Amino acid sequence: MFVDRVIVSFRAGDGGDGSRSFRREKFIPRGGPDGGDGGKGGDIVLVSSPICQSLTDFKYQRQFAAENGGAGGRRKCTGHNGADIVLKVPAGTVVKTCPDEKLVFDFDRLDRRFVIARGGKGGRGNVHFKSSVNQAPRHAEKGEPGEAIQVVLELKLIAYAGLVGLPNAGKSTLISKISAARPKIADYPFTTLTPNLGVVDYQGRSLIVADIPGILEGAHRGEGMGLEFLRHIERTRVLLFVIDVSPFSSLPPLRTFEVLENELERYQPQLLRKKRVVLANKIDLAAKEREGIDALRNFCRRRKIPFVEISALKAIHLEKMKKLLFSAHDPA
Ligand SMILES: Nc1nc2c(ncn2[C@@H]2O[C@H](COP(=O)(O)OP(=O)(O)OP(=O)(O)O)[C@@H](O)[C@H]2O)c(=O)[nH]1
Ligand SMILES: [Mg+2]
Repeated sequence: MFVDRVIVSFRAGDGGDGSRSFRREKFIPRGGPDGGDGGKGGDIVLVSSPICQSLTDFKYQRQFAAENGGAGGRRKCTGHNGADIVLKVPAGTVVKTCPDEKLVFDFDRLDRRFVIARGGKGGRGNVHFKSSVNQAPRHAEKGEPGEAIQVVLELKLIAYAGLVGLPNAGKSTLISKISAARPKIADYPFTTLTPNLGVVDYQGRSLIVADIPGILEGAHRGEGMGLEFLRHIERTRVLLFVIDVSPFSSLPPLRTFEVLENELERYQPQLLRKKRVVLANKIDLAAKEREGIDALRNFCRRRKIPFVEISALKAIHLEKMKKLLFSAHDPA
C-alpha cells in the first residue's frame, strides 16, 4: 500500500518536579534545603533516513509519547532525564501543522534532524532557593510540561522525472518497460490511482521516474481525480509528457499537449518552468495519416521541446527516449 499522508500526534515528556527536602543528619540540626532538580522530559525527534522509504509505519502507530523526566530527590539528587524517541521518516517528507497545514519542517534530503516535540525542563529543587533571608525555602519548581503537537506528515516523492498524460495515454505501460516497476495497466482511464516509482537504468547510470494518475481536461475543477496527486511531481526536474498519438485518442495530439499544459499551470505555474520532453506514444497504431503527429512535432520544434515518437507497448525508440532523458540530466 502506498501511504503518502498521515496525521500523527507527538507528546514529549514532562520535566520532573524539583524536590523540596531538608537535610536530616543526626548531628547537623537545621541542615538546610537539599532538594534536587527534576530531570528533563524526553524529546521526540524525526530524522530522514535512507532506511525508511514510506510513511507506512505511521499508519499503524499514530501517537507517540516520550518518557517523563524523573522527580528530583533528597540530598541534591537530580531526577533522571526522560529517554528521547527518534523516529525515521523518508527523505521528501514535509511536516505541517494540523489542521491548518502550515509548514513546520521540510525533510528535503537525507540525514536531516528535527525536534518535533521538545521535552519539558525539570523543575529546580529547593536547594536553589536558599537565601540570606530564607534559610529554609519550602519552594521547589514544578517540571515544565512537554510539548504536544499534532501534525500532518506528507511524503512528496523525489523523483527525477514525472510522467504526465491523459488517462490511458500509456504512462504505466512505459514505466513498466523502462524500469522494474510493475504497475497495473489496463485499457480504461484511471487505472493508476496512486503513484508508482521506477528506477530507470541507462549506461551505468540510474534515475527515478514517477508514474502518476492521468489528468483530464477540467481536472483543476475536480474532474477525474483532480490535481492533488500532482504534488508528487512538484520536485521532479523533468516532466515527460506522454501523448497518445493513435487515432483512438480522445483528443488530437497538439490539443492534448495544450490541455496538459493548462492543467499544470492551474495547479502550479512553476511546473511549467521544468524541462520537458514530449513522448508521442502508441506510434505502432498511428496510421499513415500523420497530420496530428506532425503538428505536434513542429510545435515542439518551435518551442525547442525535445520530441520523440515511441511505442511503450512495442518498445519502439525507448533507448532513444532514455538517451534524451539522461542527457537532460545534469547531476547538479
Ligand atoms: N498499441 C499500443 N497500446 C498501448 C501503448 N502504450 C500503452 N498502450 C495501451 O494503452 C492502454 C492504457 O495503458 P496504461 O499504461 O494503463 O495507461 P496510463 O496512461 O497509465 O493510464 P491511467 O493510469 O489510467 O492514467 C493499455 O491497454 C495499454 O496496453 C502503445 O505504445 N501502443
Ligand atoms: Mg496508469
